[in-house]
Amino acid sequence: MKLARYFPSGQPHAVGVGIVSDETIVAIRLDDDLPSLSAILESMDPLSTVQDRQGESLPLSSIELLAPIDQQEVWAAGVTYKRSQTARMEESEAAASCYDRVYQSPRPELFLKATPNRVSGPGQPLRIRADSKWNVPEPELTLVVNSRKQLVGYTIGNDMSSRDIEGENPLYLPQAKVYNQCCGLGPWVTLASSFPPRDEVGIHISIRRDNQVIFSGATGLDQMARSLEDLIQWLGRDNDFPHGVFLLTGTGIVPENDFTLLPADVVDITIDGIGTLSNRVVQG
Ligand code: DO4
Ligand code: MG
Repeated sequence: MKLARYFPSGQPHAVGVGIVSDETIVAIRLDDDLPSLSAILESMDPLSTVQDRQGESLPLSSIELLAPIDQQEVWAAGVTYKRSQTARMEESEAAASCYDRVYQSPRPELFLKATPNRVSGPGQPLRIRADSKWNVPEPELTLVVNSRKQLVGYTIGNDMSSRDIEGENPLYLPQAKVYNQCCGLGPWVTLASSFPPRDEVGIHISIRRDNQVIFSGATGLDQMARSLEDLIQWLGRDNDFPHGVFLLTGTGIVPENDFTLLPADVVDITIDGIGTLSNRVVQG
């Protein structure tokens, strides 16, 4: 089952939650006991929670999808794929040994990526910092974790990154990663019970400029060097999330070093079992 947040047509302030299938969305009746998507994800069994609350069915084309986040924090893991380790070591001579060691260490790299106001949903712009000249999208399977630290679903994340800033000095990582519109999430949450077997999950990215594909790449979740449970376990050590948390699990696709995103590029990220998250890039 796929659960989305959306604005119904003509009601730009009334956030709805619905079940997505093919080209339709079935509205879920919300009330004080179940006011939001995160409340559904917090319930003991999200699937049965929404079963007897189904309302009208609408064409997907008639609504505006929103990022599937309410009050959760957004965290990210880094250097979880060999490709990311190699790219980071090339990017920064000074930090090469840090990236090499973290790829192999039991403790993963984890960082706070975004607060809800810094997140863009499907179709919303993602930003390149005005003070950066070397930027890439990072297509990442994203875990949806409730306040009990249980993995309840999956979505797509785009961990926008300023490679020149992070390459200049590893202590600049928070500035390379966290700024306005730095993180894409969506287009919805696939509940864990509906997610395909992990070793069959492919992750694809395509970047278009002037309607031409200028970069495409693919990897598989089976290429990740760590397990999803391991990442959640490290994130949750002495660290609570009263509203739940999104955890981006790292990128396995990094374009060659001569590539940078430009304003008006369109980034499409597709992950099997979820769908496609599409965003246009802006700067300044
Ligand atoms: O340390 C740099 C960030 C790594 C990252 O974001 C990734 O591997 O996805
Ligand atoms: Mg990343």
